[in-house]
Amino acid sequence: MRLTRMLSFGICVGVMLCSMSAYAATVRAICNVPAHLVMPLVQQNEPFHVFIKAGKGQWQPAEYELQDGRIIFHLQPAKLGGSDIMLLLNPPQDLDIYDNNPPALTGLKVDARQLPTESVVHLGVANRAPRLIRIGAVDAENALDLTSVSAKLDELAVREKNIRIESTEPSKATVSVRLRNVEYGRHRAIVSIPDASPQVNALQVVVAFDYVDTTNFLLAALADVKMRTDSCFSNYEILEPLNDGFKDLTGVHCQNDVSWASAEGPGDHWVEVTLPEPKTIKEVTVYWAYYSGAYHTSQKIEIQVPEDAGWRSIYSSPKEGHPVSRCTTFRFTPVKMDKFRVFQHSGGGAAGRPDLMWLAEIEAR
Ligand SMILES: [Ca+2]
Ligand SMILES: [Ca+2]
Repeated sequence: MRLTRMLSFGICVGVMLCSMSAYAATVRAICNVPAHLVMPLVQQNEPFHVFIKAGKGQWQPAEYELQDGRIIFHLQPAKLGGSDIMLLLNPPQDLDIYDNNPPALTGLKVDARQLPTESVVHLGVANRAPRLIRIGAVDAENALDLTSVSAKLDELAVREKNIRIESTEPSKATVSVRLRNVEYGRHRAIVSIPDASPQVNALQVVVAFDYVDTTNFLLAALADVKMRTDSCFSNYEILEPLNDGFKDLTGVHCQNDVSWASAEGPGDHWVEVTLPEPKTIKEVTVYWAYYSGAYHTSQKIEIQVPEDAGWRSIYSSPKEGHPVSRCTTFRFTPVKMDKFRVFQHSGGGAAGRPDLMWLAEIEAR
């Protein structure tokens, strides 16, 4: 476990960062003028083994003084050859402090698929997103720091309960990462497995994939789909962008050539979709308008199908709304239909502009 605490020193330019681990203490100092670093000693158990290095330099024995229950280091960045200084106090005998190599990748499996042991893989394009990444790692010099194993999916940390570590000896482990459900689009998972050296060399494995739709019934190039809306924003009267297949918006430009918007005002907004023939449909995906770096993800949506003279809801947004993202898929018990509508409740648009419905594409499959 690496603990950190911040220290600041008036005579130093920058900050000092101190970290303690179970086996030893490391202190990191950013300083570009000569400085004294004074630390209290809880227990004075000489002899001390202290090493110092700067930047990418090599560890060397450090000089220190013991005085009244304190240990004093004289930091000389010019002499050490850098201002990013690290001190290592009493490293254990079996720690290879000169270790600059990350753990090696010994195996990589995604779901049931065994992959080449490469640290960056692209799984390709598939209509199913991967759920489980399994990584084998071994460090030649040191133990692995299994308490610092981490994973991210699309820059969001994977929860600890979804990371499982199996290890039979300190330098070897198998790390399994369970991925959450993702929306259609491009995704990237990164798993990081560090060694226990003071350099914290980490094996990083990147698994990228494209989760795509291959059975969209609404694509204009494939079917004569009709659309109708409750209203249109001024200069957003063309509905073709809603099923032209184009959904990679830049975030800078979001006119009617790439999106459709409802009138902006209180009241329900909707897009009615008519298929040329009935299809059994299990989900509708809406790609939201993307403008000024923000996705306009509506928060209160229903998917409705005709019933008698009115409409029946087959999907309703959860109370908490939807995470802001490029697209949202609304799933429901499959229904055979030739008509449905994406219905936004009054005030159920994106935060900031709740009376607007602004979309880039609708898909159904
Ligand atoms: Ca290593
Ligand atoms: Ca489009």
